[in-house]
Amino acid sequence: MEFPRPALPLAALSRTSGFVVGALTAALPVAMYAADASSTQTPSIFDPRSTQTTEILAYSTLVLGICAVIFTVVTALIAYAVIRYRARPGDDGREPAQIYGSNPLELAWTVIPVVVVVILALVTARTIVDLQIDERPEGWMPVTAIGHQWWWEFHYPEFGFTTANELHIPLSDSTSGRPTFLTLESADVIHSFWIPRLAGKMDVIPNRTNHAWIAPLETGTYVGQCAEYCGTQHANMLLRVVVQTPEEFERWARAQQRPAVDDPKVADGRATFLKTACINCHTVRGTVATGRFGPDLTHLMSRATIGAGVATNTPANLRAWVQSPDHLKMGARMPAMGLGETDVDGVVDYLITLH
Ligand code: HEC
Ligand SMILES: [Cu+2]
Repeated sequence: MEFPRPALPLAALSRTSGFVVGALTAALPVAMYAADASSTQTPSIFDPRSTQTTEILAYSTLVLGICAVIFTVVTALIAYAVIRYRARPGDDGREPAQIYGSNPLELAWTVIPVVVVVILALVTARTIVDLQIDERPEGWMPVTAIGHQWWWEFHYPEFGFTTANELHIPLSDSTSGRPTFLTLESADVIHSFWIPRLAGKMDVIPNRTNHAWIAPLETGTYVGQCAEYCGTQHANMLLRVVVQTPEEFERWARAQQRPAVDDPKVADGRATFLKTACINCHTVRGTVATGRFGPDLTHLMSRATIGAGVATNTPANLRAWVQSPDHLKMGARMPAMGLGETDVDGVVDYLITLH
């Protein structure tokens, strides 16, 4: 299958800058994502792991390089002029000889900037043409991502299931896999989809469909977040992207397709869940719960975090969440349901069977 694979003359440079930025930001506290090693990663645009972020970095490095050269030359000339022609003791105060119109000079400072601008324009156009794909190419995997206040919904139309906050996609290097083609929509306000190491920012706008794509070059977990202020919990609208080998991805997708586990041992908790308003907002496939306002809970326990990365997905955190979402995520669009202790225990026992 053919898709853009940019030549990377600047790959070595980008690796070095990635190291420098990594070293500078390593000490920053990354509080959320305490779930696993990926959790403490600082998502850096200088450390790309996909075809298009690699191209974006190469492009930015080129533009930055050209600007750095111009900056250095101009600053050096200014410094030279300031020092060389400074006022000296004994200056007689007369104006120096005035020169009007020097053809060589006028030409130089017209032609050189024009050439620089043309180069930048051409490189920009080429990068945009490479990166902006509005129609899903044959064979790419479709996923619809919907931004909500303050979590992400992901549909996999090819497989017919929905999940939340943790996007799984197959690797797409030169030997295996395929790129993922994203359709981005919003359920409420403007959000922005951004996974610094895998995909450049793309706005997620109500009543409008945008597209993005990811061709990841290395397996692993990548973190990202909403990049457009969308309300109080904008900062806790995090994204995790798990890049898997095509076989692992297939296995994950098949497991997600299955309806929810129905464990008779938690029948009481299940009954409480099904007769509470939970089902107006949440779907558990295979039950009467078909709400779409909140995350699909069919395979809740296959996710490492809850509340879009606000807490790790442990029974204790689930209990705290069900009892009072505000406690973990102030202002979350899920009300505290005011269940009694026994009911909360039962519901949580039920939730943790949803593998
Ligand atoms: C008014 C709608 C609504 C009701 C009712 C509701 N929820 Fe939620 N729920 C949400 C929303 C919205 C979120 C996502 C919040 C966020 O991450 O900001 C959520 C998140 C969750 C999560 C975390 C899921 C994840 O993957 O992050 C769990 C678990 C959950 N709800 C369980 C329940 C249970 C159990 C009940 C009933 C006792 C319930 N909810 C009732 C709207 C609702
Ligand atoms: Cu948002």
